[in-house]
Amino acid sequence: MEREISGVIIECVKGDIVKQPDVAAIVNAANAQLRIGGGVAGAIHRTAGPGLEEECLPLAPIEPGEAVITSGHKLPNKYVIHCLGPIFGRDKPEHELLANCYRNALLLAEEYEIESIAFPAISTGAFGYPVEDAAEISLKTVSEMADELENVKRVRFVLHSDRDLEVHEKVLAGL
Ligand code: AR6
Repeated sequence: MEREISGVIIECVKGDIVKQPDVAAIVNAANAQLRIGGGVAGAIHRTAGPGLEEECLPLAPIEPGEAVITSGHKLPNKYVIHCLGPIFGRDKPEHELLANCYRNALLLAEEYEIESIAFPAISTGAFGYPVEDAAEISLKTVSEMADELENVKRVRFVLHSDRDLEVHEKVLAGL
């Protein structure tokens, strides 16, 4: 499902974040140390190869809400933008920190003249953020920024399960 908001296409698909060859940048749901880890981070580092972790190490540690950019190494994407989401129930205010991830990732994308970017549902795995709340925050943040985006033309949310896709589609339809 996709919608155009202020000239930006926002879409939700079910899939794997490392299998999005048609976008210039993918976003990593990173850990503070920018190491391999599990979930999205594991998949991205495994596919990109050890050069990614090498490039990441001098950029670490990062704070919740922060985003940093690297090249994509063996991924089909030119860039990886690494975001540290809040751990639900620990990093506060979690709503704001999660919104900052999306905002800061999009600001970096603008700076690097990135036209298309794919996000996973940051913080909704190991970090425990309820997917309904996370979907509201992420999609709202992106749509509110759409107006000020000059380079970014397509923002894709790549969801890992049917349920997560359904939740995001419902929020996107209601924007
Ligand atoms: N493609 C798309 N989505 C995925 C994929 C994939 N390949 N794999 C998992 N998801 P998580 P977090 C979904 O745990 O909550 C790591 O160990 C998953 O179902 O990757 O921000 C890091 O090292 C969930 O909905 O990220 C950190 O320590 C969502 O992506 C920590 O976990 C995010 O799950 C970050 O936790």
